[in-house]
Amino acid sequence: MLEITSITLREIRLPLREPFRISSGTMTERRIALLELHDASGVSAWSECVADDTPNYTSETIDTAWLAISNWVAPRVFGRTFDAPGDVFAVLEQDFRGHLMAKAAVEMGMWGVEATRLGVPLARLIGGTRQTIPVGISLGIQASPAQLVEKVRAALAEGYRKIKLKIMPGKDVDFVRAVRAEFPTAPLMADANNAYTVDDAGALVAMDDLNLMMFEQPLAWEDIVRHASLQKMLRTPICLDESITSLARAQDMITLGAGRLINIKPGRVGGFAESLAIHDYCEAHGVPVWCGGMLESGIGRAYNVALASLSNFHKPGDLSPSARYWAEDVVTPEWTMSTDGMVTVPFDTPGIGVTVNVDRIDALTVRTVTLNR
Ligand code: OSB
Ligand code: MG
Repeated sequence: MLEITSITLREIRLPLREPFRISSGTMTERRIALLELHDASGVSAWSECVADDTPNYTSETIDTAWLAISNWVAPRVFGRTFDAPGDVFAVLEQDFRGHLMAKAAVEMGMWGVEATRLGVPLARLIGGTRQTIPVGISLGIQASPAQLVEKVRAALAEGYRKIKLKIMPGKDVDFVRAVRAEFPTAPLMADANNAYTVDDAGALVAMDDLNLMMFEQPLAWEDIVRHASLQKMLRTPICLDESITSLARAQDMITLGAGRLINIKPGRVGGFAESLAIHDYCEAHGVPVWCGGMLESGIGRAYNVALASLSNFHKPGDLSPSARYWAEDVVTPEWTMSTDGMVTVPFDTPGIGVTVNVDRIDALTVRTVTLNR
């Protein structure tokens, strides 16, 4: 039985060690909303909202999420008892449209509370089985192909199992070709974050012979149908990210042949219950999934790592170690990667598997509010 009595919401600012450029914008510092949920039994757990400063990934931002959590999401869970965290999302979907990152932050926190309350690791609570998960790196758009080649060289030397290259029109074929020429067998893929249309898909066709693992989200952020047309033009599998906001969209993708893989980010789909539903549906239909990232702090990463321990996560996840993003993370131990590119799922630790460094968070906090019934 779960009953949330209060949620402390705060905003921290974490400077990235280097700017991260994607087709729709550049991030230099993460504004991150963190939640601490308190249960009637005295248990508490931390969670993270992945919404960023500006609406250039989805329409949500940290400020819309702050409003949504304060005004609708938190009040909806207060004063209710839930048999299981898997029941929470359906309640949040009643009457409230969208705001999936805001909903996910609360819903996932309730999975964290339940794991803590039961004294089981989060990965075990959701049915995860993989003890270690292969890690991929997502490399932002660089100034020149030569600079990108050096970034890839360093990432391969660190042990990464998959290298994702961000692309956009004008920074695509030459960049990816240069990397492929230097590393003929490296596990490469490209992510466009919606930068193309079917009409200018020539660049994608030009990269079709580069043996890429996949093209991630080439077309518009809410498109399915045009991706199906594009997939027919390409041998390289399409992987959808932004377009998959629910189980229904995953079903649409598979039915229409709009893609052959899904990048699951729990924050994008409203939390763990919907992520599990997508995972199970894809598994039953022979469609592999993998775990994406949103430049989370170590708190959000804990949830992603747990999710990626499920059986149908078949490609390396965007689960880079803490030190790739931050001078210092907000959790102990920090997330690390072995020299052969694996992250270990904390199956020996109850709850989310890391200790939250509250002093560090206090020092980084720029605003906070405590919500209760
Ligand atoms: O498209 O997967 C994406 C980061 C912010 C917004 C969108 C994306 C990304 C990444 C980063 O690719 C993955 C990571 O957390 O390392
Ligand atoms: Mg993506």
